[in-house]
Amino acid sequence: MRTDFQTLRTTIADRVLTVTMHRPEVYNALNETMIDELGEVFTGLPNALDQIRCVVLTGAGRAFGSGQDLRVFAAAYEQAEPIVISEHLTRYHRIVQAMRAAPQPIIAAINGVAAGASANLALACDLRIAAEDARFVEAFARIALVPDAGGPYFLTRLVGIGKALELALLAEEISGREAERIGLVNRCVAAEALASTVRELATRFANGPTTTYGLIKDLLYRSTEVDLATSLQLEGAAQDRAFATRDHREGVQAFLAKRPPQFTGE
Ligand code: LHQ
Repeated sequence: MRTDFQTLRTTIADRVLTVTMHRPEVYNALNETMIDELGEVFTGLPNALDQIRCVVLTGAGRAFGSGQDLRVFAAAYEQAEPIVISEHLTRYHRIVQAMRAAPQPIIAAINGVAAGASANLALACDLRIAAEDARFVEAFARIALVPDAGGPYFLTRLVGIGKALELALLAEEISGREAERIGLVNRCVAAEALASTVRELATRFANGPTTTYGLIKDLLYRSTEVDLATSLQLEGAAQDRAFATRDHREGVQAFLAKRPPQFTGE
């Protein structure tokens, strides 16, 4: 995976890829380049399993991200060429679909404000850890837009339709603590503990049964969309595959030998 991105800083250490959205002067607002670079990183994950077994997504400076760069659109309104937003959105959809399809667990480390499409990219991650001073805002209705970038799907599933409607219609900020209370984030921690909390989780995932994690992600996300009978079929098919992994054998042998398992991700 290349590392010379314009709008992202990426590092790989101990099989953890950290992706930092890096336009701090605009609170990491998403411009075309950043959207496409995120798409490239996330679509590349299934082919990078030998190097990467967990991903952390975060923002540079004081924000996680402020959503779509609104200056780009303000400039475009003046042009004669009409903008077809649904076409533009397909580039966000590429990121969200890739996050969902990647076998590696993806953690959002929410270090500050997360607004609009940036907030919704955090929702598309598999786990969210927020700093106490993080803020969330489904800012779309403030500018008379509907939530996008996967927000309608993930927001309703994470907090239920009642809270989702409140957040989307009022478009008011909520704190990291409130986000934890309503289930929008998994954990809210003191700002100074964010990096160590995320590192600990990421290390655990990077040493875990990656193939099985991919099966778990796929099974649980798909189970939110299907009836019980179909979910039971999906679990059978997924368990056939998990049962055949080397890591499953290793897990059982380690349990019986009373030693920690050495998972390779296979
Ligand atoms: C920004 C932005 C920003 C550019 C802060 N752009 N510069 C939309 C359109 C079309 C198609 C596809 O999908 C989408 C998806 C979306 O994401 S729509 C939602 C877009 N985002 C927003 O509406 C949020 C706009 N930003 C804000 O409401 C506030 O800036 C937040 C709540 C993020 C932070 O508030 P503050 O902590 O008070 O910071 P600030 O407002 O002073 O912002 C800091 C700087 O960042 C400032 O620049 P400056 O040069 O004045 O210091 C802002 O202009 C810039 N910035 N968001 N989205």
